[in-house]
Amino acid sequence: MKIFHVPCLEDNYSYLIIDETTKEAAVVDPVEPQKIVDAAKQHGAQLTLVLTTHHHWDHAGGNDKIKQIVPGIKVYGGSLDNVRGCTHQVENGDNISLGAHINILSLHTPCHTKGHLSYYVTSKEGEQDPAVFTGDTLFIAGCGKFFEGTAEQMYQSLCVTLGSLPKPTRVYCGHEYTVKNLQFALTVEPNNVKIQQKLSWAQQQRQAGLPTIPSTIDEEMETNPFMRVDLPELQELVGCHAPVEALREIRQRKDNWRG
Ligand code: GBP
Ligand code: ZN
Repeated sequence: MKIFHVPCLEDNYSYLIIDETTKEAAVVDPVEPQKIVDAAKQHGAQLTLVLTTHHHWDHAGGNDKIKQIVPGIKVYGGSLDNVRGCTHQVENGDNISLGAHINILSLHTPCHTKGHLSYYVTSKEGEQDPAVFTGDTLFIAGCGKFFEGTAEQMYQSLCVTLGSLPKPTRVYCGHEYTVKNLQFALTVEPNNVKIQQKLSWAQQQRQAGLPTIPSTIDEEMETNPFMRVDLPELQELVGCHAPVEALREIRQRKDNWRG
């Protein structure tokens, strides 16, 4: 399994997932279809499916066009999200296969939108760490705004559903927000050395024109304040006594933060 970043718009990422043996490819959130089609061609891959994380135009807005360019392509999306161009609605726990060796498990991770999905991708050959495509639910060192859900739901999505994935799972999110998110994370936990170190690394990456993605579930547990709300010391830092309460408080602070 090979994964390629395709930067789109201002700060969005689409991703190309290729099964190297059959050369079949899936694309996550192809908002600029021509870029994806070109990237697939460049790698000698044939696009067979689209994985849509949620209904926002900067994720699902290219679905109709990619169907025109690649006739027969299957378009997956969450059943509660009314995704543009969707041909295959999926539920939590549905499996999709790609090529001969790749399995994609859909995980319902609502709150940013009602029907938001994350896609957990494993290679049957098993020699590689799994990957999860988290759209606008989990960002590197951050999370999505609560447009269509509650802090309880985001807690379930981030800390239970995504937080239960194997620690080495690589995290691929929908936007390049890492530097800002880590700067904000330091306002919550000024003495967290891992956040300080990751911030200088992320700044270097961006200055060199490189992505800060992927992260891993393990790294997020160490540096993402929204995934750290189970820790009593973090709750204390934000004046709360329970995980969901702390998550709500941190999200509110981030919404009002002008970095
Ligand atoms: C920034 O920090 O760079 N431009 C600002 C924030 C995801 S995109 C932009 C922003 O609000 N981004 C959204 C988010 O969840 N950010 C997390 C955070 O700021 O901590 N979107 O494009 C957003 O989902 C959208 C599209 C939203 C259609 C609503 C509709 Br309807
Ligand atoms: Zn969004």
